[in-house]
Amino acid sequence: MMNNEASGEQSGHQDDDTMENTNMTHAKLKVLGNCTMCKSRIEEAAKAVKGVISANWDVNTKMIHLGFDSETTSKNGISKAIARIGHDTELDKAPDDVYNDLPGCCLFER
Ligand SMILES: [Cu+2]
Repeated sequence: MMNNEASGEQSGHQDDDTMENTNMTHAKLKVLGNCTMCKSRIEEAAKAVKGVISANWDVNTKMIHLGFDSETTSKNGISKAIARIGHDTELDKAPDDVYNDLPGCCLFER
């Protein structure tokens, strides 16, 4: 009997270099703010959005780095959540009354 060793091995090559089984997306968003109190407030608002995994705002660059599940939320959705708590973003403006309620040190220039 011949040893009929058919190679059933398929090419496992994949051009996709992103990780599978995750819709993790990263985005950067400009958010106006002044101090470490702003930082906590902004990051808390971002992390409260369902699907957000990480949020890190830099007081110097005013940029927030976001890690989120793109099936659950979006940069737009997170931006709106941040604007709602008083901080203008590159996409959304905070309501005046919420902005006016921020502590004095947090009243960034609009
Ligand atoms: Cu502040």
